[in-house]
Amino acid sequence: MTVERILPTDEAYELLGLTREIAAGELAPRVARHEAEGLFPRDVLRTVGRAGLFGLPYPEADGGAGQPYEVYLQVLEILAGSWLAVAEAVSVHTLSCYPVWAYGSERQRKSLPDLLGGDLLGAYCLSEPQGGSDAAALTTRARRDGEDWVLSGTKAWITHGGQADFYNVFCRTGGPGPSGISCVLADADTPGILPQAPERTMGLRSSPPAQIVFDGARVPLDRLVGEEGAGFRIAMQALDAGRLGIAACAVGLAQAAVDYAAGYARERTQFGRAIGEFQGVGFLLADMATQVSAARALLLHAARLKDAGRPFSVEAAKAKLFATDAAMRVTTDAIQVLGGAGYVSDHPVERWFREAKVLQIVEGTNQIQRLVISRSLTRG
Ligand code: COS
Repeated sequence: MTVERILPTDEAYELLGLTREIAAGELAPRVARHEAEGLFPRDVLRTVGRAGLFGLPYPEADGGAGQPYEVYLQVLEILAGSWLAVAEAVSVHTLSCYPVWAYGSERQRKSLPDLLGGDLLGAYCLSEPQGGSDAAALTTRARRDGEDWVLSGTKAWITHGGQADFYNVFCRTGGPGPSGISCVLADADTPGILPQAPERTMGLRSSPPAQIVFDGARVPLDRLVGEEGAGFRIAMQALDAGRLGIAACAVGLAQAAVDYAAGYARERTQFGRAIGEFQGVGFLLADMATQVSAARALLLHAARLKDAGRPFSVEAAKAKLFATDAAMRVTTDAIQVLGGAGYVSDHPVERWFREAKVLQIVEGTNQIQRLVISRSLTRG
């Protein structure tokens, strides 16, 4: 089903048209094999990046495409409907460019056209084996030594770990708590940056996360992004926007599941009728479609607040929470519509179900989103 959209400019309609062409021509033919065999889609990401989709929400003057967030997120949604790992890659790359764009020195910002140009891939190193939700307790350390920071510690669950060209490393340069955390930008080929074997994941098998060990990696002092001690605030601000990206991925995945299940219900007959004509199936599809529309509405509202320069952190948490929970429910129900056929890999719905699960976890579990929302209510 074609989703009716109201976009702010003719250019945005063209951009979504281009995205649909890329999704149909480059992503759809490759996704099943890459996911089945665990092949990272570096070549596909280069195509997507060179088409201009790696820097969409950043200003043209910095090498981006100057698109509003509401448009960028709908691009992600379309990509996710074809291949979640590719949409997630665009979202994580966009997140990884934020610290330099928002807080970088003049010299660091000169690298923005390269970061956003489509050839380079970024990663965002916040989580650690002992600290995912409690990000302020991170222990990876950066110690000053002469003209360098010397990084030591282990980061965990890093999307693009071992594939990225640059890493944003959130590390401790001071005492305990959030005020002791800084952000350092490191090139992936720095000696002492040691990506570990990819995790064996339930879904997103073409782009599994990996741990990164920092074993005395030396990074020049001028690669500190923002002020010393500002790292936690930078990380949280980047995540506010990143969570909208994950919500958009969830909406795209769920929309694909609704469309696929509805198509199946139109074709499949039992008891002499298309199964969609039975209320048990038709009403299930109606609820699935309503969940997706509601998730998209929340997402676009949060994006429009961001585009208007208004606070959007709590609305982003609501959008991430609702959209990813909706994707989990909708993909579960899509399997139910297909019955036994939904449980086997001949159809993509079992993969979408496995992929939806991770969206409830990444960039802040949905329990963390509830914490952000509830604190805004109880702390004023
Ligand atoms: N934007 C800007 N600043 C923020 C912020 C935001 N969204 N959220 C918090 N801060 C600031 C606070 O204002 C506070 O600053 P001051 O010390 O100057 O007052 C500081 O950061 C510490 O905030 P807080 O006390 O709320 O920190 P907590 O340790 O309680 O942590 C949560 C807050 C739990 C929300 C945070 O740790 C979090 O988001 N955890 C999940 C991390 C995550 O998403 N990981 C996924 C891995 S990345 S793929």
